[in-house]
Order: sequence, then C-alpha cells, then structure tokens
Amino acid sequence: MQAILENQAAGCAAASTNAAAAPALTLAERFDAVRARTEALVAALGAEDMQVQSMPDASPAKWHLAHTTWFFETFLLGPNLPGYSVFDATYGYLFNSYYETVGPRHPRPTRGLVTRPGIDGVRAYRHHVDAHMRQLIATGLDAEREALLRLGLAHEEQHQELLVMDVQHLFAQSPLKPAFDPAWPAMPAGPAGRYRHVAGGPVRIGAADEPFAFDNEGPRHTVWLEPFQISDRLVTNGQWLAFMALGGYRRAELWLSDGWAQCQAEGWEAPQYWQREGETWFHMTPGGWTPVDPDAAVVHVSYYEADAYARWTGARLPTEAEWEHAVRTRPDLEQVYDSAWQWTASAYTAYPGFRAADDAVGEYNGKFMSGQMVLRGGASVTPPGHSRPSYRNFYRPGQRWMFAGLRLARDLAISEDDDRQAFLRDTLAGLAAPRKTFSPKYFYDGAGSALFEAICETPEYYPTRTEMALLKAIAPALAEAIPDGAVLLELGSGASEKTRLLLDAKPGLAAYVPVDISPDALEGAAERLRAAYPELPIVPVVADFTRGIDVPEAFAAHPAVAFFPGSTIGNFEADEAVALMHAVRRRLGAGARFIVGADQVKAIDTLLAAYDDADGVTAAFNRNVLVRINRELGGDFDVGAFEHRAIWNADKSRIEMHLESVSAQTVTVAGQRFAFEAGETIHTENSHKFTPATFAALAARAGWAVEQQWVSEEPAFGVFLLKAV
Ligand code: AVI
Repeated sequence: MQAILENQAAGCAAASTNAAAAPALTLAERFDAVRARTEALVAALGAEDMQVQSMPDASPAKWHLAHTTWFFETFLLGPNLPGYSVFDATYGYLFNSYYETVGPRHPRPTRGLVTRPGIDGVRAYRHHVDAHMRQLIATGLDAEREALLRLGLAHEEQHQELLVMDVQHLFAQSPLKPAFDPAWPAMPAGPAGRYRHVAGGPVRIGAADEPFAFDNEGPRHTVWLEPFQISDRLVTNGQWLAFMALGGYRRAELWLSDGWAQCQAEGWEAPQYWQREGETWFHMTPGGWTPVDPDAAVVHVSYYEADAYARWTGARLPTEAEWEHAVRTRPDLEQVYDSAWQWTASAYTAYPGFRAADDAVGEYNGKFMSGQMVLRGGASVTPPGHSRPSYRNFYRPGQRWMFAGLRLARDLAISEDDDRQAFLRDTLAGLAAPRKTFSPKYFYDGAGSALFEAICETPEYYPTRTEMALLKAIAPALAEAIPDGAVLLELGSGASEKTRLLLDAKPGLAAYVPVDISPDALEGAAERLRAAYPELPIVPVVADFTRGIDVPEAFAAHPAVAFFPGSTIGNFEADEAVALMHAVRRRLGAGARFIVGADQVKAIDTLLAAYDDADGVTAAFNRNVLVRINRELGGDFDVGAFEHRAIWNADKSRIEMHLESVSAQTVTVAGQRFAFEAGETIHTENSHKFTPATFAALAARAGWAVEQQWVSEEPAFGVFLLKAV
C-alpha cells in the first residue's frame, strides 16, 4: 500500500502552467521556509524516534527527511546545476521511493532497518542539498525548472503531513503513549452540521489558474450534477459514538462487503487509535493521548466506515465533483481544510484528457489511479496553505492512519420530502405509542400559525401582552446589559414584534439575526424591520433552531446576545430545554448574554383559562393538527370526535394540552389503523411554568447564570437576563 506522498505527483505540465501567478514570497524564501518547517517538526524527536518504522505503510521520520532531499537532488540539482556531484552515491538506492525511471530502490516495508546513515548523516545531506539548491535558485529558473521546484516544495509539504501521521502511529504503539508535540493545538470543535442546498446543472471542476496544482487536478472539465444537499460541517466524534452505541460496527447490512470483511478480520469497533478507559474514550492525537472530544470531527476512519456511517444516517458521501462545486459556491461550508480529509464517493481515476508526463515526475500521480478513493479538503496536520478546492488526496478504502473523516451529502429528491417524511414518521410513532402523543412543532402550518396569533389576542391568553408590557418597562435596563456593537440573535423570531422594543432601546447593534423555521414569516418581518431600522444590518437565517444554532461566521468577532421570548422554552421537556440552552451557550461562547422569557407558576384558574379560552380559539388550534394530518398524510380523523382538553399537571409544573376521543373509534393514517378507547387522549403540548428558582436551576444546568430577573405583577411572567458561566 502506498503512502499518499508517494502516491501523489504533479506532472510538470500542470505545474508549469500555474507557476506564473505572483507568489507572496520569493522562490528562495519559500524554499527556505518549507525546508525549515520540516526541521521544526522533528526538533523535539530523538534519534530513536526517527529511526523506527511501525508498519509497512509508514516510513521512519529519518527516511522522510532524506527522501525529500533526494527529490531535490535528483530532479533539480543533478540535471540543472553545472558541476554538481551527488552527496553519496548510495542514497539514490536508499531514498528513491517509487520512481522506476530513476532506478532500483530499497523495499519500503523495511525502511526502518536502514540504520546507516544515522540522523546526523541525513542532516548533513540536507545541508549539502540546501546550499546547492540556493545556488541553483540564485541562477534564475526557467518556467520548467520553477515548476519542478514548486513540485518539490509541495512534495515536501506532503511528507510533513506523512511524517506526523507516521510518528503518531509509532507513538501509539508505545505503552507510554508519548506526544508528537504536547503543544499541538486540539482539533477545532463546534456544533453538529446542517444540510445546505447546492443547485445542480453543468459545473466546471478541476484546477484552473492556481499558482500551483498537481497534474491529477486537471484538466478542468465540465460535469453534470443533480441538485443535492451537503452538510456544512463534518461528522463529529459525538455522532460517531452514537453510531457505535447503536451497533454500527455490528450490523453487516450497513457495510460494503469488502469493508465488512476487513472490519471482521481486524476487529474494528471504533476509529483507529480509540481506546476505552472506564467510561471515557481516549485516542491518540499529535498532542498525545487525550479524551475524545465529542464536538470535534471524527478522524482515522476508513472509507468503509465512513460509507457505513453515511448509510446508517440515510445519507451518503458526496462525489468529489459535488464536494468541489459545493466548496466553490457555498462559503458557509466549514471545516473544509482545518480538521479532517473528507472521504468522497469517487474512485481515484484520471480526469477526461489527463495524460501523465513522459518523464520520471510523470510517475508522481498517474500510476496510482486504481483501487483508491478520493479525499478532499485538508486536515489539522496539513501544512497551512497546502490544499485548495481542486486538491485530490487518495487512499485505499481500508486505510485509517491518515487524518480522514467525512462530510455527509444527500439527494435532494429525498431531502425535499424530508419534512413530510418526518411528520409522517413522528405521527405514526406518536399514534403507536402506549400513551398517544404528537410534537407541538407540527401545530404551526399556515392555519396553525394564524390561530396562534389569534390566541394571543384572546382576553384569557395573558403571556404575550404581559411579556410585551414587561419588556417595554425593562427595555432601558436590558439595553444597558447588551454590549455596544453586539449581534442580537433571536430564536423563533416569527413576526419579531417584541424585538422592536430592544432595537429601539439599543441603537448601534452590529446586526440583528432573526432565526426562524418559516422563510415567509422571516422575510416578511425582516422587510418590515429593514424599513424601520435602515442603519441596522438584518441577516435572517432560516433554520430549525432546535437542531443547532447558527450565527453567520462574519459576526464571530462581535459580542453576542441571544433573545428567546414568549416562554417557548416552556414547550420543551427539561432535558430538551437544557440541550437547547447549552447549544446557544456553546455557539455564542464565554461572556455571552441570553434574554429568555419564561412564564411563571400562578393560580390554576388563570392558567387553565389561558389554554382553554371561551371562544374556542385554543381548541381550534389544538384540533388543527388533526386537520393537517388528514390533508398532508392522508388521515381520516373525524375532527369533531376529539375534544380539546387543557389540564394542570402539578407534579411537572405544566399545562398539558390533549385531544380526547369522545367515543371508541378507529382512525387510519397512511394506511395504518389506530384504535382509540372512549376518553383516551393524544397528548399534544406541554407548557411548563417556572418560578425564578426553578428557571435559574434549569439555566444553570446549561451553563448560564441569572444576572438579572424581572417578574411582572400578576399574571406573573418572567424575563431573565442570563450570563454564560
Ligand atoms: C408558543 N408557546 C409558548 C405557546 C404556549 O403558551 O405554550 C403555545 C400555545 N399553546 C396553546 N396556547 C399557546
């Protein structure tokens, strides 16, 4: 099996085409910088660390230092520097990797057995070649030689990454689990990804005018893409743990046949380097033996594992053309180059019109175009600036020691239907449950949203107008607590009416970011606010905030304040509410503020009336979900045969809404029959009511402390200013 460096080469032709772009550094400076980076990488390693080869795919660090030097000597100095004689005639045999054109070589699996030259000899070799390379560069290089030099530099950068991978693999075999570099930064962590839409059609793929590209990145050509969705972030360790816990490594039906065979033969139960110690998973990183961070991208998974994971989630891996087109057209894709190489569903083959060069460097990439899969992007160990959108990395599907992870994609035909699918799945599951239940999120179709607006106008439903009055009174205090130049993010913003109170009280915000699941409500509100606050950037985000919180990257540097009025927090179970508040905490970071409206416990009569108004608006709102099921899922609910019920559950401190079957009856949804006894209910909503103490305890579980609180006169409604702790 080949290491990537050894699999990759840039043909001279592609490299020279791209060599004309103005570089930031001179060639001599760039040469010195790349060579020095390699030296810096190994500075803390001892001679023994650099000698040993831990598996046939890996090479000793000493060999990497020598081979990259041999590359410059063989392809640049020998043919181009008059009078140059090789440093040592035996090195061609020792340090040629795979160039048949250049001559025979020492077999790769036994590179670790080559103890002479020692590391001092290899360092002398590097100094000798560096000095002569500087001489050669000073003579001025024509385009062809400059292209070869750039190839040599890209080649050395590839070996820098290989060197980290190989030493990590070596150190992972040691019972002491030493760190490659204890100060190596941890992998970036963040929220789970969300799918982004990418339009299809004819798209251009491949390197065009980059300062440098390998030959395998061209020729640029047109491919046809169907529209698709791609995740804006990589699959995380936390998601991978769920896959493991739910039998991902034990379910043959998820796996490709070759992958399942390898999984069985090698006893895979987790990504490479993972080991469980008590309740905690640890893994090897360049920074050493560390607990697995659930919010960082998963790495060290094979193509087979990535493919099985994608199948498990009902998604797939993107093709390399989809990946490249998405990266070129969607600037909101994250973790493109800084976390893990991303497996694609594409086999590594030649692009239309590709021809490897006839000379030795033509062996760099072209001859490896079989039996490997393409990975795109870049990893935490990839030298900065090394990769680009057209870059094609490649490995065999069973290899795992490289920093490989995955980004999911899915077909639009399926995902477009997803909302309906989710509604259908949740409805059928809810009707089949021992105590029938629906999620309140399905209340809000067009009619449901209008009915909710009407509820807010009823005399009995006090929360909206009480909260409005309270916000009006405390707006100056809130404005004082909001830092100047902050970004205000509102969750479930709807019509954004309450927001105006804050915007009026606090001029000079950096932006207002309303987040709502309904694009229509969002755009309408944004338009109205833009007219009223022409100076304020308004950046609506269409998203289901219960699945993750998204602040546009451009505002990352500003202090952030989230606003979640209406006591919608009360519609979640306690654990869900904590997860949601925790997600906000994580997304906005330390020092952030969170303004939350939370309805308070009060006289039961007042509560019951608010959820069972005399005009029956709330009853119509509750029953509307049955109308929606009939229309969208082919149900046959007799809507009049279900009574609206609002009850106070004192143990759980919440109003519950139910739909009660007035008689024994059978209902059919999507061809499935469900029996109701007389008096049996479907539990459709919870609306938790808090005291200042119970709310503070809930917030504390999510990493928030109450900084200030205001509770209105009866009917009591609370507004809480939270600070991230
Ligand atoms: C949106 N949510 C806060 C309302 C509430 O009070 O729980 C929904 C509602 N349900 C019945 N009436 C209003």
